[in-house]
Amino acid sequence: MPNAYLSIGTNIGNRQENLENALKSLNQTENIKITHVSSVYETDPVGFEDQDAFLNIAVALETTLDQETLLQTGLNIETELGRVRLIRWGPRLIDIDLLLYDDIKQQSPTLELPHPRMTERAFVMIPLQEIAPDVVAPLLQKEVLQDQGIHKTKIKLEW
Ligand code: PH2
Ligand code: MG
Ligand code: MG
Repeated sequence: MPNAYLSIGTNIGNRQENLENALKSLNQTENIKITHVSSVYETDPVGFEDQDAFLNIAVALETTLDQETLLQTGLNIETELGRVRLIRWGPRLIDIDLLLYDDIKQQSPTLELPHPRMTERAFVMIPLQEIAPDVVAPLLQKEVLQDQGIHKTKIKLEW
C-alpha cells in the first residue's frame, strides 16, 4: 500500500525527460518504491502566468523514510537534475512536492502536510485522482478546479 503521494512538475527543457529522470532517481533511492504513476498532463501555469506550459504527474510510493527525509530526498533530486531556484511559482526544470504522507498533519517551517495548496490546483488533484480516487474523494472541490487548463497527453514515460 502506498503511504506517500508526490506531485511532479516541469516547464523547462525536455519536459518528458525531466519527468523520467525524476522517476528513475526516486525509484533508485533506497527505501523508496514507486507503486503508481498517473498519466502525463499538460497544464497552464498557475500563480505566475507568463511562463511556458507545464507537464505534471502524480506519483504514489511506498517508503520507510520519514516525511522530512522523503521531502529532502525530493529536493536533493531536484538539485541533482539541475534545478536552479529563481522566482517563486516561476519556471522550473523539475519540482517534486510532497502532498500527503499517511494521515500526518503537520505545520512546520520546512514542511506542511497535507500540502497547503493542493486542493485548489487542478494540476495536482486531477492526476492524483487517477491513481488514488479514494484518497482524493473527500478533498475534491470540483468548482474550485473548473476552468484551469489541463489536458491529458498520450506521453508514455519510460523509467
Ligand atoms: N507549480 C507551481 C506554480 N505553478 N503551474 C502548473 N501548471 N504546474 C505546476 O507544477 C506549477 C504551476 C509551483 O510549484
Ligand atoms: Mg510546487
Ligand atoms: Mg516544490
